[in-house]
Amino acid sequence: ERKRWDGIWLAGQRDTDPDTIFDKIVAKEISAGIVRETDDILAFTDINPAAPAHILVIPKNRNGLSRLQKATPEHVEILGKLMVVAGEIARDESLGFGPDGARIVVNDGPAAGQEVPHLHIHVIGGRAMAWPPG
Ligand code: D5M
Repeated sequence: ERKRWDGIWLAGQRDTDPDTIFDKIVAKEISAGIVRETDDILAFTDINPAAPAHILVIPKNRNGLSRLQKATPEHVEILGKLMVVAGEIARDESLGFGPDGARIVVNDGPAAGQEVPHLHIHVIGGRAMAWPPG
C-alpha cells in the first residue's frame, strides 16, 4: 500500500520553510550556471542533467508557488513570463538545444518526482525524448 505523503520533500524541506536551495542560488549564496536573469526570473543549468541540455527556469520570489498546483490568479503574470523565458531558452542553440524542440515540463508534487518546493520549469533537450515519460 502506498504511504501517504507527509509533506516533507526529498530535499528535506516543507512547503512552509522560508528558503529552498533555489533561494540560495537567487541570492548568489551558492553558485549555479546562470544562463538568463531578469528582475523576477532566473534560469540556470540543472546540476543533475537529464539530457545534454537541461535548464531550470524559476521565479526569483517563490511567493507561495512551492508547486504549480498552488497557482492562483495573482500568479498569472509571473507564470506567463516563465513560459516566455522557457521558450527563449528552448530555441537557444548555444545552450545545446536543437531545432527539433525540447521537453518543457513542470513536475508537480512527489509522485511526479518534484524534489525542491520552489516552482521550476525544466527545459530539457539536445536529444530525442520518449513519451510517455517514466
Ligand atoms: O527538479 C529539481 C531539480 O533541481 C533536479 O533536477 C536537480 C536540480 N537541482 C537541485 N539542486 C540544484 C543546484 N544546487 N543547482 C542546480 N540544480 C539543482 P524536480 O522537478 O524538483 O525533481
